Amino acid sequence: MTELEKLRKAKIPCPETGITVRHTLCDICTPDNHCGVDAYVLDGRVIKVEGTKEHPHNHGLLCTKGAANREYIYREDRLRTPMRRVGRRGEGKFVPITWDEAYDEIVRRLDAVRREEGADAVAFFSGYTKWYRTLLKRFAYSFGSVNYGTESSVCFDATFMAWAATTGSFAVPDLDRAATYIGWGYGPHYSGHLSVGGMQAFKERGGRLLIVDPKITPAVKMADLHLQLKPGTDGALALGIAKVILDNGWADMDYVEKHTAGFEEYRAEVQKFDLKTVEEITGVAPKLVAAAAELIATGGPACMHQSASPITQHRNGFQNYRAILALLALTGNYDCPGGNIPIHFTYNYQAAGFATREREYTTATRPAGDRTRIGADRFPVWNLFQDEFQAMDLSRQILEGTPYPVKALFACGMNLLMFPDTDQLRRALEKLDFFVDIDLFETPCTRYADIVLPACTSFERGEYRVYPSGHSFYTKPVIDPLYESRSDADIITDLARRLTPEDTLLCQGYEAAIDYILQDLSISVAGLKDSEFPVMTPEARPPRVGLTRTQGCPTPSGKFEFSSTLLARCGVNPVPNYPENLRRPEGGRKFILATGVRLPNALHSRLHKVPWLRSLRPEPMADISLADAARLELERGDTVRLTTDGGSLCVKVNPTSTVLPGTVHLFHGYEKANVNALLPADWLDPCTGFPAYKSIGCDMEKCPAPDGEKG
Ligand SMILES: Nc1nc2c(c(=O)[nH]1)N[C@H]1C(S)=C(S)[C@@H](COP(=O)(O)OP(=O)(O)OC[C@H]3O[C@@H](n4cnc5c(=O)[nH]c(N)nc54)[C@H](O)[C@@H]3O)O[C@H]1N2
Ligand SMILES: Nc1nc2c(c(=O)[nH]1)N[C@H]1C(S)=C(S)[C@@H](COP(=O)(O)OP(=O)(O)OC[C@H]3O[C@@H](n4cnc5c(=O)[nH]c(N)nc54)[C@H](O)[C@@H]3O)O[C@H]1N2
Ligand SMILES: [Mo]
Repeated sequence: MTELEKLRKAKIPCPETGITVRHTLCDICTPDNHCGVDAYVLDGRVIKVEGTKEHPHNHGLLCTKGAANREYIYREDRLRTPMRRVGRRGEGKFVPITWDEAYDEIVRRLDAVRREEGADAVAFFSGYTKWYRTLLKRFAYSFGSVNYGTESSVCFDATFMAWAATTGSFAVPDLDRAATYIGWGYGPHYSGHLSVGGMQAFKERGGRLLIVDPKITPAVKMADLHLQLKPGTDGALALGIAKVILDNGWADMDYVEKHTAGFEEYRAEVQKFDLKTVEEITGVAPKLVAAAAELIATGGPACMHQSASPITQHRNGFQNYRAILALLALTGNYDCPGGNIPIHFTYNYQAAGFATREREYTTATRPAGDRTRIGADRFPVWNLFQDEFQAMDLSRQILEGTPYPVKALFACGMNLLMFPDTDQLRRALEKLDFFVDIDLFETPCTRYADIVLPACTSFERGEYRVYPSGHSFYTKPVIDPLYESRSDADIITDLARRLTPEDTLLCQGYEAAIDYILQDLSISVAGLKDSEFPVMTPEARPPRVGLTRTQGCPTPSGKFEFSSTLLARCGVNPVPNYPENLRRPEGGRKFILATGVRLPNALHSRLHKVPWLRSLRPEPMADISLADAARLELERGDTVRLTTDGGSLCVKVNPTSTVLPGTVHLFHGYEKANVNALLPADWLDPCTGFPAYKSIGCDMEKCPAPDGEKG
């Protein structure tokens, strides 16, 4: 082997090999984990990725998913050209067309629906990807539709609503100054690995960690105390912990009296949850509940994991979350050093310690008048707190046409398999007059579209990011867009120029939007582009602690509301509660099925077809306990039929010591083992409209073969 061949084989960047290193970010998971990536590029192709050492957020680290970026962006099923459907909806028969042909048809069809049915009959939707949402929302509004909605209908927003209804703002843990961390639904090794280092440091300096989780996870190994409750019973547990705190006189009554509202109503609810009742509902032994109460109340200051979704994705998820929040006020751990501190969002769901004009940008062209968004009537609490439609009502409204028809859908990255009762959405998509879907890959959802457009990945575009540390980053493309793909922002801009020419700011595109959003700051797109790495935003400041104690909370009462004024106005029980009818979370069935609990190799629908990641768990598998496996005579790789009120599915099992007897855990997003088909369309939390993905009664029996080996 020559010297040059050796250098090339080792992928050494230097003039001899022609390999260069360019900096970008990984956008496979959630924006608070968008890690810096070094892309090694040869002849316009990424040949290797590493974490960026200079990146202030990940300091050179990448998780399993990030390390597979090269395989992700070069997935064989990347969409290559715009396409028009020629077969039946769902059949997957398309012909390639030019971008101009695609745009002409989209403009003609959306315009026709707007003329004939009104602009609200066109819904605009975004899947999990978030970077283009500012533009998409403005596009929907400039088009004249109030119907902009996203995947946030099932993700972080219920958590946000719980905080907003209770305190008026979202608040993050002040781990640096805490003595106890309440890791309620905290599993960072799989869903947010960058926080693990901070937790290790916290433990090393003597911090105490409480984990409340139905599974044994790597975080449990770090814990001082683990309460392994039945999925979805968090509200009963939190109310039970509150009772122990009150009974022992451990509550911070000074805080309660000065800064809270509705304590008496809350205390009355708490009285119902004695240790025996709590054990019956949650399965947690009384002495562990008491120990948790003592730790939270006397081991302070204590702060809690903000938990994006596993607490709220249950029938009583919203109230469960509020019951946990109430513990912060009861123990005086809200808005104090070492507690949870209120923050404001800066841009794209991130709080970075400075204000931007994102909201002005997105709402400037909002249609006037009191028009009803999809889901507004059915989910009034959602509608009060959220500036989006509730996507869990989309298929119903398309099918039933009430309160008005929805005839067309413009979607960026819509995943059919995200929705409970996938078949109902299929039927709705079949009924639409017109459906455009923009994606990276051919998916079960693109197969229903009339026009499919190919988007490009974060490696092929430039985008603005902020980080909680106060850093700003503007990436540059590290390779050209693959095939004929374009960035979502460019596609939206191209269409805006044709459909909403009067919105001149939107028509100027993404960079102009970011410059508008940053106009009050000393940074700009041009300046940020000069830097290879994130830069500190000069205006960034750490959150101010204790303001709500002097100036009050931004709630109607100005207090931390145990009993929420706004919820009462919506006709919802204003006090955190755990209703009688959920006391047996498995209902009449023998098991509780929890779907989508995170795995290190899977992220929703996007990574099942990435070979490296798929090799870590080659087939869809349901995790069951060793005790249940023994009782049902099941071994790893045997197949079971899971049956719920929504349907049934055959899948292989993975007996493990990490899950409770009586529970079954199965990840979602597999094409041929689509667990969301087991959830009825109305299996939702009535307050938020959130699907109860993580607890549904199910039966399990041995059966001959799985439904899908490869999906
Ligand atoms: N690898 C991977 N990472 C991801 C994702 C992914 O799909 N894969 N998804 C991203 C997204 S969209 C989100 S919203 C975040 C979610 O991130 P987080 O909100 O932080 O939650 P998770 O990590 O999903 O879950 C944390 C723990 O909650 C536990 N849990 C499950 N059900 C319950 C319950 O009923 N009660 C309690 N107390 N605990 C429960 C799980 O066992 C898990 O260990 O993760 C993001 N990161
Ligand atoms: N059963 C069950 N279901 C769940 C969950 C669960 O825990 N259990 N979790 C829920 C949660 S918390 C969330 S956040 C949602 C996730 O929401 P989904 O929207 O289902 O997430 P993904 O499947 O990751 O992405 C959706 C689509 O976006 C495409 N995409 C990726 N990048 C881009 C891009 O840059 N542009 C465009 N146009 N498209 C892109 C992907 O190829 C994919 O087809 O799933 C929810 N569904
Ligand atoms: Mo999510």
